[in-house]
This record gives sequence, C-alpha cells and structure tokens, in this order.
Amino acid sequence: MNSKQLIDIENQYGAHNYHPLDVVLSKGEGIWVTDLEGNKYLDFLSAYSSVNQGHCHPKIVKKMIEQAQKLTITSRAFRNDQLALLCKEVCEFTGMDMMLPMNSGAEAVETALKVARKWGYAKKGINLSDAEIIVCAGNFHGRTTTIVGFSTDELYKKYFGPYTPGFKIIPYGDIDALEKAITPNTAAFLVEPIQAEGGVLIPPEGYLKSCESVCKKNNVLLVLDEIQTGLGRTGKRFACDYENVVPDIFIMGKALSGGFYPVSAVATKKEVLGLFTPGEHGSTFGGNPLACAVAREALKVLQEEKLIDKSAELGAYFMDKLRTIQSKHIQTVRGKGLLIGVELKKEAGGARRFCEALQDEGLLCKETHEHVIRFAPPLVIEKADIDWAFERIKKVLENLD
Ligand code: IF1
Repeated sequence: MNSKQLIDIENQYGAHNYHPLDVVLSKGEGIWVTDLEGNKYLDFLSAYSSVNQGHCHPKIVKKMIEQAQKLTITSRAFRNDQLALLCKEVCEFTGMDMMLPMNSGAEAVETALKVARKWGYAKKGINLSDAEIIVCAGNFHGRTTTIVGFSTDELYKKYFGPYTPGFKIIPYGDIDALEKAITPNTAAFLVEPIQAEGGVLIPPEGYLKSCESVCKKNNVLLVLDEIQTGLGRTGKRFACDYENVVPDIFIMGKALSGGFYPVSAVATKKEVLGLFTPGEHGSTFGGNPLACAVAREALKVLQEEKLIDKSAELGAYFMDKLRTIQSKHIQTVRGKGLLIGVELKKEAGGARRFCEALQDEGLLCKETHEHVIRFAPPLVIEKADIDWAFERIKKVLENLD
C-alpha cells in the first residue's frame, strides 16, 4: 500500500486527535527516517525528545530482542531480574534514593502528584484532603483527566471537566507569585524547567534556584517535570543542572527508553517515595523486565556515547548559526542544547507552512504554539548534518514570502 492509501484509511478509522504532516514513515536509523516511497528525512522532532539516542539504536535493538526472547512481563506481583538494576541505575544517574517505574509520562506525573499529596499528609501534617499543589500557567504535563484539569490551554481541557480540585495556577517564571501562592496546605510545586510545549519558553536566569530555596524555606516539595528536558536534551543531564538545583522529585520519561517502549519513572529522596505502602500505587506494565532492560541500555548509551556533552556543544553551534539567518519572519531564536525554538513574527502566518516547506527539503519539524518552529534532533547528530540542515532551513526562512 502507498502513503496516500494509508492516509485515507487512517483518516477513516483513526480518531482525528492529531493533525500530522502527511508523511508515512516506515524506517528509522539514527537521525534519519524514511517514508514508504523511499524519501529520506532528517528527524528534527525526535518524537518529542523520545529518541535522543537516535532511531533504532543497534545496542538497544539488540538488548530488546534478547530480553523479549527471555521474559517480557511478570507484573509486580512477582519480582524480575531487571527491575532492581534499573532502580539502582536510575538512582545513581539522578542522585536520588528511590525510584518508581511507570509507562507514560502522564502516569509518572500522576505518580508524583499522588506521592506529593501523601507526603503533605504524612510528613507535613496537612489535614486530610486539604493538600494543594501549585502549577504554572502554560504548563504541559500530559493528557489524563487530572492533569488537563490544571492546564491553561482551552484546547486541552475545555470539554473534559469536571476537574480535580487541589491545584493552584501561577504565572511561569514569577518567583514572587510562587511565594504568595504558598499556604500551610501547600504540599508541592510542579514545574517544567523549560516549557517546551509552551513554545520553548526559558524562565529568567536564577528562577529554578529561587524556586528551590522558596520551596525549602516553606517546606514544600519541588517537583520537576524533566520528561522532555531531561536525559541530555538541553545539554545537561537534566535542565535543572544549569542552576545546580536538586529537586525533591524528578519526573522522567520519553528518552528513558531511547524511544523503544514507554518507560517513565519518578525518582526522589527516601522520605518521599518511601511513603508508599503496598497497594497504594502500581501499574500492570510498570517495571516489566522488557521495559527495564531497554531503559538500562538506553541510559548506558546516553552515557557511553557522551550524548549530553554533544547536545551542549552542537546545540550552541546550531543556535549560533540559526541566529545569522536574515529573514523578515524571525522574531527570536532561543533554546538550550538541542532543544531550540525559532519564534516567527505573527505576520509570518504561522509556523505550519514553514514546516511543510522544510518537509519538501527533507527536514521533519513540528510547529509548537502556532508561531514557533522547534528543532530537536536526536542527540547523535553530527556537525556535518547540522550544516546540511542549516542550508535548507536558511533557504526556507529567507525565501518563503
Ligand atoms: C502529545 C507537547 C511535547 C511532556 C512533559 C509530560 C508529558 C509530556 C514536559 C506527558 C509529553 C508530548 C506528548 C504529545 C506531544 C508532546 C509535547 F507538544 F504536547 F507538549 F513533547 F512538547 N511532561 N509531551 O512534554 O508524557 O504521557 O505523553 O508520555 O500529547 O500530543 P506522555
């Protein structure tokens, strides 16, 4: 079947909850993906930063096949020989004491919210059912009914209420707002170090550090959603490393499995995750041996191939180049590591048509928040690939009316 036929079938039988570019991919290798007709594209989205290690990384492929032939799932009713080592390795990587594995990012966020509430009651002494969690305007933490309830984007939440109570929304990047919003009932502050979906929004310098000290001073847990910004994407292990911030709760997902399989995790100091008792939380697939083996290898690849340093180096190189483009459409270029947003002026008519033009040039990008083109290639990209892509990006931004 060709792409056109598959698109028609998908449009007929699949729910229309996305508006994808009309390209049907059937192969991936490193930074490259290929469509059914054999056209090759440089992947500048990395499945929203899930394939930092590159598509179909051979070491992760090998590990996944080996594990799939041995044991895939036990459920947590029994132990398996991969879980313990993933727990240990994630704790070593994050500097935390305990971790809890889940599958999707949203599930890990839900896990963090649950354990933060329990901490509020068990440790902080908040009266049962009074715990509050502070979040930021413009947030993106996933699609579950609780999480969309504290979104500020009508598209994500409007028709999906009634919403879970107990959340307070403050402006992003505003430390005074955080101080003012905290009450004796505040258990936690949940925040993204960079709002990727919000348009690659970087808060003022020192913001996270101030959040850390305000949370400490008020006995409030600092919960960082590093699902997209973590694991090297921004040129550090986690984006909070730029300010030497240590959160109480790390949430990670996406590239934790190298994009092979949904694997997410919450990692904390012992006094937080140590509060869960048997039966209070869980997941059929969370912590299964296939997922754990894949995640262990994905973490190993990230470190062995020094992908975090590469992201910092090549990200800076790429951003400097992007800033030399003379285009009437560009408002600003911003980012950290290989998470880069090119914000277009309102008059440019939206980023979508630029993404479509880039597709014709062999680059797959996805607009975010209407006016921002996001560039987030797999971290295995080389300088020569960036140079190749840059010429095409420059051409599109300079030549499109
Ligand atoms: C979609 C966005 C990216 C995330 C952060 C939690 C989650 C995500 C910081 C939930 C997920 C995704 C999911 C995907 C599109 C995407 C996205 F544009 F919508 F915001 F990446 F930028 N925290 N992000 O970025 O993780 O449950 O999906 O595993 O929902 O369409 P998940």
